Amino acid sequence: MSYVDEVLEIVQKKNADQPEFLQAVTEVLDSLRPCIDANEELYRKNAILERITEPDRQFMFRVPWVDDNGQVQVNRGFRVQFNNAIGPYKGGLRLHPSVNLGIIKFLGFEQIFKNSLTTLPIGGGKGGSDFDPKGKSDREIMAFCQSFMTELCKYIGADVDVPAGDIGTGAREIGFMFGQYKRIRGMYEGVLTGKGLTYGGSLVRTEATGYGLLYLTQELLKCHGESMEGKTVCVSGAGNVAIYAIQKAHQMGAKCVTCSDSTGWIYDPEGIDVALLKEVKEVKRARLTEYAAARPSAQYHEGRGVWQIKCDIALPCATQNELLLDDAKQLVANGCKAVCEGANMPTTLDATKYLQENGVWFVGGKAANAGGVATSALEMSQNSERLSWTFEEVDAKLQNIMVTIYHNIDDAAKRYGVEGDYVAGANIAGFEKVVEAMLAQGVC
Ligand code: NDP
Ligand code: 2IT
Repeated sequence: MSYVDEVLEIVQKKNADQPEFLQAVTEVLDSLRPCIDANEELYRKNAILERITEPDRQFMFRVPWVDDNGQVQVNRGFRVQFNNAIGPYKGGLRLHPSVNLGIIKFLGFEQIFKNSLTTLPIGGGKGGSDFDPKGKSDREIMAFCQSFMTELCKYIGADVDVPAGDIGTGAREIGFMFGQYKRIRGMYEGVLTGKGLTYGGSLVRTEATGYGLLYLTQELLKCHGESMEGKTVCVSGAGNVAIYAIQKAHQMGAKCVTCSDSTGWIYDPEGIDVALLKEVKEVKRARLTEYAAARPSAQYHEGRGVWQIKCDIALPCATQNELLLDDAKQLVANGCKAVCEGANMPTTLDATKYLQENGVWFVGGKAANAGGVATSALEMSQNSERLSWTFEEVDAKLQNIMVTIYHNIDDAAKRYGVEGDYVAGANIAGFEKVVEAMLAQGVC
């Protein structure tokens, strides 16, 4: 049996109850085959795959807080520190009722490779809670965030582990968590990224994931003799990543005609009105029905369905496993040319395969959405030197990073004879750097 198959079997046995984690590991190890086969003896002897698929450590803790009725509520908190071969653990905090250990592990595992691709010195980690921020008052959000950080603060630090935002965690939550960290640890340090601009945050971090996604997509198109100008784009999600992806796509001359939230979706043939979407989602924290109510050209539909709309480019920006095989078939039938993932693992394995086999340029989240964490690393740099850079400076660095990522994954795929397979290219390029660091640091 090949080394990859052997380790896949072990990982499946050990984590049988964690389907998302198994999906993420299967995708990575499967696509690493050409690279592993070329170095099998060395990697096997050093148990590289066994080590890279087992987190350094995982914390699970109780998060008690008091709601507005005086009732005590209890949630479960998580932080998985996966791999710090190339830098301090780095990755977001997800607040969503679906969160469990397997989901945090899949996200932390992906983060190792994504962070390596950024070219910056950050390791992989992820955390969160099954807390549902929807419908909670600001006071309840603060009570939860303070309680969550009261435990989390024992395990993190500017040179140890630096969390950030993800689904359900934005500037408000990061602010409350930063305040509590500072209060307990007595340290004013860059322990979180995505902070407000008055207390150590970086310009462009809010926009970075969506903007970065478009910078990479633009480079992909350019290298195939195309551009964003005049393209029709379908986006899913209506959160941080989706909003700024739509904004940048419009700046590049494309038209985004869809977005979605957890209950429904919008088709707006005139193009999504970003200012209105921001008002509905960032300010009012309301449903997309409010967008449709305020915009005559928009149609609102319950449930899911953005991928049935004809487009040139599809950008899934909501959550995992939201682009299924049938959606992939519909996209191909409609002539879609490129799918670039703004979310983490939004495309199922069979859908990915179908898209690739039918000539769609497919760039997975580890490469395509790396602009968020890359800009987080730029925030860490600014915090370390106690300076802040201009919007233009950070934006230029982000553009440069995304263009570099595209070429690194393209080159890696070519080196191993799988040209055009950007999934394999991303996994190989991310993996090579981490493995070199692991080998240099001995058995740990
Ligand atoms: P947000 O919480 O800001 O937005 C998530 C959006 O997806 C919301 O509009 C939400 O709907 C929608 N959604 C639809 N279905 C689901 C579901 N089942 N679970 C959760 N959300 C759902 O999160 P982000 O925009 O920050 O994150 C989106 C994706 O991008 C995630 O996969 C995240 O891991 C990834 N990502 C985020 C980065 C960042 O910097 N924020 C960086 C890299 C990746 P509703 O409005 O109803 O809640
Ligand atoms: O998935 C991700 O890369 C993020 N949620 C951002 C992580 C970060 O540390 O900025």
